[in-house]
Amino acid sequence: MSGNVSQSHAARDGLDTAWTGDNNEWWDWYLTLADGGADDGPLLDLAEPDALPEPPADELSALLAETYPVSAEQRAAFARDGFVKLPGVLPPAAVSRLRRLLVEHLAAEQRDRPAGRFTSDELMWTRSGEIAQFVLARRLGRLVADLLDVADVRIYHDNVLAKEPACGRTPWHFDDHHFPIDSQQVATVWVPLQQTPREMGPLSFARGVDLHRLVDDVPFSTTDASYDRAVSRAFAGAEVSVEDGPFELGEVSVHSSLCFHTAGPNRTTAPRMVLATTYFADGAAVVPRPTLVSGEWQQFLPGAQPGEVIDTPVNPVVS
Ligand SMILES: O=C(O)CCC(=O)C(=O)O
Repeated sequence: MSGNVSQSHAARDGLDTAWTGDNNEWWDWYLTLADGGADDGPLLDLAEPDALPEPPADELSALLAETYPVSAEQRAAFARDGFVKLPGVLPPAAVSRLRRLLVEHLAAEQRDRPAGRFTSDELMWTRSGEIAQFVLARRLGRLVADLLDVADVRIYHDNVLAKEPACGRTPWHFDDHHFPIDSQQVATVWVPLQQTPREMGPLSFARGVDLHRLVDDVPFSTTDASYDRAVSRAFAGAEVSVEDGPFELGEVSVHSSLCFHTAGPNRTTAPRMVLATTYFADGAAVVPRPTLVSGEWQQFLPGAQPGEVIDTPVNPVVS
């Protein structure tokens, strides 16, 4: 399949420039592009989940090496819809361990986590062997390779995405626009680290892998919510079906870089914690012209130049 579909719009949309802040500043800016305004109503009172007894080391290693059996229906749904939600990818005890590791990671990095913030960090696996055990797990990498129908995938980056209480919406977007990877064989595994009801802002998906064509002419704005609003309007007008349901513990989603997605605000008193890890088909190259919305991409593909096949030490094959 041919490569990235968004490159031709970079100049039109004023994006043919480099991001100069860090990755959390990128997210802070990005969330200002979401429509919806402030909601001052009361938050749903939810406690942080109780820690569960963690799996013994040998059980965890065995589980993370074991492939998740992707059914023919799930493959077909991913190819048609651009995403799929899969139950029971991780047992609750493993999710509980991953949550503890990421909470401790943010604390060790002395990350401020004020209400209303979208706290993020990435490349955590390069600093923690315990986090790497999940991020580089065959269970996740093979799952993506099977859904993308490719022999092998490499990792682009991991991300902790903590939508703190009262943090607003994530704007409608598709990741092809963001990732400087010249391929359509790119997907993100979104692993919620608690039960995630609608009030907490679960990831929500527009059903249809080709929907990006419907909004291809909508100009991107770097300064206001007009893009998010126009995409919403276009999807409502076309009666696009949106999957915006809750996630059970251990359930994960996988979305293609072509899939349009958004997430609601976190209207609860507990942070919405997620590990989101992106993988791409082995053999893919860097796009000719990475853009402003590619953020700190040189950190994620260190030394890889536009046009070059990606093969760096922080992009290992994980399937
Ligand atoms: O977690 C969110 O709110 C947004 C995440 C996202 O857009 C992604 O993982 O592709």
